[in-house]
Parts: sequence; structure tokens; C-alpha cells
Amino acid sequence: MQIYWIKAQAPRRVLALVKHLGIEAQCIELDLMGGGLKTPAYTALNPNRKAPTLVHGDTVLWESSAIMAYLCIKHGSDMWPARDPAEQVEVLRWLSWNDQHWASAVAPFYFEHVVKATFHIGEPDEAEMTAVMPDLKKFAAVLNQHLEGRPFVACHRLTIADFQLASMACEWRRSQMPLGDYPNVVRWLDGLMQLPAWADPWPAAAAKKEGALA
Ligand SMILES: N[C@@H](CCC(=O)N[C@@H](CS)C(=O)NCC(=O)O)C(=O)O
Repeated sequence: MQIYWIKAQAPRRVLALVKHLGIEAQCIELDLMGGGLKTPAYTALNPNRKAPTLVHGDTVLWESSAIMAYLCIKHGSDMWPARDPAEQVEVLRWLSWNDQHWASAVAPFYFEHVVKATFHIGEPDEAEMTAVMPDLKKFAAVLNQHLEGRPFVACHRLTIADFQLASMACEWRRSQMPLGDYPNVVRWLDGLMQLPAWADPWPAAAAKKEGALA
């Protein structure tokens, strides 16, 4: 099994799951700034030219939520509740909510403070964050209310929904996301950081460059 990744939030979910579940996989870092996502070989795997991508035998999969579900099914983990329709619907609700609402509200904070610093592509632009502030507050309030009395986002246990929702927000202090008014969100995000695989999902340096695609 190969997993192609860059040091960014969508691959972070998949790499954290791989580490958390102890899955054997060859994790191959792509050189984003050197055009590693635009090579013909990688484009053939993922025509979106995004990361992550999973290759497992004849299976080629992109979209981190689908990859996480696939890994859980293969590994027999109920972090994707494959055998319980009601739980599946519950997790699916939060995966969708993330992709439709939460992600776009937190993305500018994450991009301006974390992505730009990681890839050395400039200084944070405050205007980008100001523009999404109303949405951030609206959706943080929704999540905060939902997390009242709940340790995790869905099914009263850790699921892939937690990794989906937390991947851009987990570094909320560094990203200067104003989440201090949402104590349940802070408790949940900081609680996830107690998981070693979530706190440090990145593969060891020695494993990174093997298998690069021309
Ligand atoms: N919805 C996709 C998002 C994939 C995505 O946007 N990946 C980003 C990193 S978080 C990427 O590859 N960016 C590189 C680029 O756009 O050039 C998923 O969940 O896998």
C-alpha cells in the first residue's frame, strides 16, 4: 500500500489514521513546490493533482474521507462504522458539514498562518481571515453546541469525522482562530492532541522520499 502526501491538512487525516491504527503503508512525500503533484505519473493517479492519494493493488483512491473509510474497512476499525447504518449516517453528516461549511470558514486561518509558513509562500493576509469571520463564528457556535456533553463529534467515540473536522483547526492557536469563546470546541481539539498519532502524524524522514513519481 502506498500513500502519497504533502505536509498539509487533507493528508494529515490519512497519515494520522495510518499511524493510529498501526497500518503498514509506504508513505511517499511529494515535492509540492518542485511540481511533484503535476508529474504525468502522479496526475494519472490523481487527476485533481492534489494529495493524498492511496494506491493499494488495483485500488487507486483520492479524497481523504474516502481513503480513511477504506483504511478502516480494510483494518476492521469502527472509526468508519461500516456495519451500522445509523452510525454511518451520523458520521456522513459531519463529513459533509465539514466539507460544505466548516472547512471554508477555517481554511483562511489555516492557509494564512500554517500553509504559507510551511511552504514559504508569503506572509499572512489579515483581510482573508476578516472575510470569513462571520462564518467562523456561526459554525464554531454550531459545533460548540453539538459538543456539549460529547467527547467526540459522532457516535460517542473517535471516528474519522473527528479527523476530518480537526485537520485545519487543530493548530487553532498558531492560526489565530478566535475559538476561545467556544470551550467545547477547544476541549475537543486540545483533547485530540493527546493522541500521539494526531499530534504528530508525519512519517519519519527516512521513509519520505522513496517511491517518488517522475
Ligand atoms: N478534498 C480533498 C482535498 C485535497 C487537497 O486539496 N489537498 C491539498 C492539500 S490539503 C493539496 O494537495 N494541495 C496542493 C495544490 O493544490 O497544489 C481531500 O480531502 O483529499
